[in-house]
Amino acid sequence: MIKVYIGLGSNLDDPADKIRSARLIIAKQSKIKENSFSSLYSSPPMGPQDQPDYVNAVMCIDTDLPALDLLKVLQAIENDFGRVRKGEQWGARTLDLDLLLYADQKIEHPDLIVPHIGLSERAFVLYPLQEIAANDLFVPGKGLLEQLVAQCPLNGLKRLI
Ligand code: A4P
Ligand code: MG
Repeated sequence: MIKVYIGLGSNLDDPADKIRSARLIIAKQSKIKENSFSSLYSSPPMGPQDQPDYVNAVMCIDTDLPALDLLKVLQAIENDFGRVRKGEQWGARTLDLDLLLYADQKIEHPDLIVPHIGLSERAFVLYPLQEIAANDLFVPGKGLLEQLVAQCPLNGLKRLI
């Protein structure tokens, strides 16, 4: 089994509820077992400011799925949540599922970059990740999680529950 971290984000239509339901749906997929789940956090939008605050969380799973198959499963779940890609980068979304880390692998594929781009400087990813990961977690190509968190201001991030 491979240990994988997934970032969940939503800022439309009761985002906290979206994150909780997405967690249950991910955990029910075949070849996926939930390992742990962070608290929920709220944060102001990164990118265009004329959109609601986000709710984010990080989930750790154990899986036998190859990384690209897992990405497809996550994208299918996003679509089931009514996600419409409008082409605007960093625009509002009902559900965003990002594959943050896939064991200790570095993946550079046209459809999949792991570690996720931006992981190392986004408070809404690093703080929930730190809550559920070991402090000595190494982010391939970036460094120790503990150091990445220490260098990252909260930028308005608040723990909800
Ligand atoms: N892709 C490549 N690598 C990955 C990966 N590791 N995980 C490709 C998931 N997808 C990956 O993604 C675009 C393409 O990225 C996919 O086709 C996939 O093959 P997308 O989800 O369609 O587009 P996106 O999410 O709008 O773009 P992007 O650049 O991934 O946005 P982010 O980085 O996900 O950021 N503010 C706050 N406070 N909290 C947030 O969660 N999120 C965003 C979106 C903006 N502002 C935010 C937040
Ligand atoms: Mg995304």
